[in-house]
Amino acid sequence: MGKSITYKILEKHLVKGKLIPGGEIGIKIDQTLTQDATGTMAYLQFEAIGIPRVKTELSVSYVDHNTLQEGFENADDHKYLQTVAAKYGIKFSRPGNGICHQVHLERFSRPGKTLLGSDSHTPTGGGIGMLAIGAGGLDVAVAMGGGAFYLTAPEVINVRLCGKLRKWVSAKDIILDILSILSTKGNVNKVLEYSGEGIKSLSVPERATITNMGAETGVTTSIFPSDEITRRFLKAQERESDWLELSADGNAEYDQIIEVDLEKIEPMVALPHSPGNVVAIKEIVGRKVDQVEIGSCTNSSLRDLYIAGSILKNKKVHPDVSLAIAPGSRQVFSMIAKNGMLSYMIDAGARIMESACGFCIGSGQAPRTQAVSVRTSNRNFEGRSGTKSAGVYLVSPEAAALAAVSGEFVDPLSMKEEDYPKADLPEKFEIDDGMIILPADNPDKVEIFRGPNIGEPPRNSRLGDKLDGIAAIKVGDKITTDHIMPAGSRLKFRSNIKKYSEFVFEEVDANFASNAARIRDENKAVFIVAGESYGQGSSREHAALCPMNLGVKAVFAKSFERIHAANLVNFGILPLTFMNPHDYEKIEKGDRIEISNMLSSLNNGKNIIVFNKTKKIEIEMKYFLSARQKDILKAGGLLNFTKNC
Ligand code: MIC
Ligand code: SF4
Repeated sequence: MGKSITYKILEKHLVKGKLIPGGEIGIKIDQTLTQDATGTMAYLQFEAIGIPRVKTELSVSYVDHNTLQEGFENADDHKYLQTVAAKYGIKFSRPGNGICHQVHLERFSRPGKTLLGSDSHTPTGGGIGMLAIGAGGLDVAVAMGGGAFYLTAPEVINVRLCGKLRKWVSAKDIILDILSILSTKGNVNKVLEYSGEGIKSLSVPERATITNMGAETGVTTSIFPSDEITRRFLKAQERESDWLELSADGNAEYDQIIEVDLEKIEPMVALPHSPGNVVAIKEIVGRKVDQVEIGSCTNSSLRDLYIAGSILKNKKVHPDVSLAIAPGSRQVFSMIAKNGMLSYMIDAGARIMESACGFCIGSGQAPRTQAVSVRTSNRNFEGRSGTKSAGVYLVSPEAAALAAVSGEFVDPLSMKEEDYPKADLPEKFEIDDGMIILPADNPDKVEIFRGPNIGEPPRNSRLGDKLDGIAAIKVGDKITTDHIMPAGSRLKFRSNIKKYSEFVFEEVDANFASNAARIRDENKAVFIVAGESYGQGSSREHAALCPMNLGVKAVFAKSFERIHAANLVNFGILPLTFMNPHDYEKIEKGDRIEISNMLSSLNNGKNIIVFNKTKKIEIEMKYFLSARQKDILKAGGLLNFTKNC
């Protein structure tokens, strides 16, 4: 039987396990990327592992999330990242150079390679034919040290695209359409592999929009073949020699097939507060808009900003709308400055932001109370924008720019076909890698800068046989890592775990952190009770690290998302799943909980019995842990485990 692209790349990189869907495998990682918000912890952990130089083919450290530098913390972190990169053989992309995924796609991505990134949107690289996976910082640290990356061998879903998009419909609408089919849950340990005639009309940046936002379905990654279109993109980036043809075998076997007719796709919108809440824009035409934000790693390429600039040309932003635009990279920024698009944006009254994540992570541009905020980004979780009462609507750059000038939602299909901007890729992009600092030739002479905001990476203690404690919080379905560990204005504490821990579940239960710390200080275990799809969204390991710091020992959930479940294990927290989902009802906040014989249950592969001492009932919990993960848990986390190996 023929092979998918996914399995061809996995086969080439396999170092542990068998390539059978569902089993644990270890793969060699060729490239890594980190960003500043997850990077400081990843490099502190890399330092703690104690390897003198990264062992990957390429590792890049980007600064793009926390660039506001309110106070000394961000600036200190940036300096730490720069010096650590110089010492350990990592390229350093300076603040202002752009969003990690956009810059990596432009300058470093390579078909057929594996990329592990400490950011959940690392699959952006799938647009060029890389197997690009998001993970917690500690997994990335281990990969930088030459260790394998462990994952569940995925099922592969073949998404067959046929036909061609109509004018005014774009790549964002394709991925929103796919989200409306797959939703944001139930897709763990799957890969979306694209094929079909339809891909021939999609450029690499458009493909990257699709693989980027594939992350919202919860899949491990998404991937496109590498073809002539890929070669043209790499050539325009003066990297044709990095090209490699990559396609699935004609008779490749897939676990599921989804057919999408591009001709039939309509302009779509994800309504508040989930990227899976997708409807056609025509259903909300006329709804008033207060804010429009164009940018983020999903839609900030030259193509996207060309579209936005062309729509804004000779127009003015509606008086009731605040429009901000953030180019995805310095390459994009510089090129829109030269092709005139930037001046159309400025003349229209757009507020031009730096090339960074900015509004997307709630770092600035918080909308007004109860605002309708229209964004081209990929996540619209409640409160992520910085304003809890605001509703964020996710759309294409076309729909965003039209809303900015009209002051309300417009169906892009109502525009004249002949007015659709022709945004062809240039023959040659402007190349200037001057903001990427190369590692030092004399690493011994580099002194690492550590500001007062940077501490030691905390570690957990070894797992005992018995846990006695309290269910300190009970939450519902689809709890995101933004709920667990808010970013936005709290971002500057990413390197200060003690301080950042004060904000765990801040918007869900303001007393959680102080209660948990009190339970921990009484030498009792803290437990979290959750519904379906716990830990959706980002790769931020702080959503495990800070709860660990507050004494959380286990999470009881109906189901977990992939990256977060792995992060829990990496920090020695047990992810336990209700054997019977209705048992979720049998634990309430404040209940006293006891788990005995944990080690013997884990060793013998038996389910774990949780005793609710308050209600005097036993609850059976299962777990999806490999032998390696059990050892990590017993050691009190991956850092202890790696050091002891
Ligand atoms: C996000 O989009 O949620 C982030 C911010 O990029 C995160 C990483 C982080 O929390 O630092 C992600 O996607 O992994
Ligand atoms: Fe940055 Fe937003 Fe992309 Fe996350 S989703 S990497 S915050 S632009």
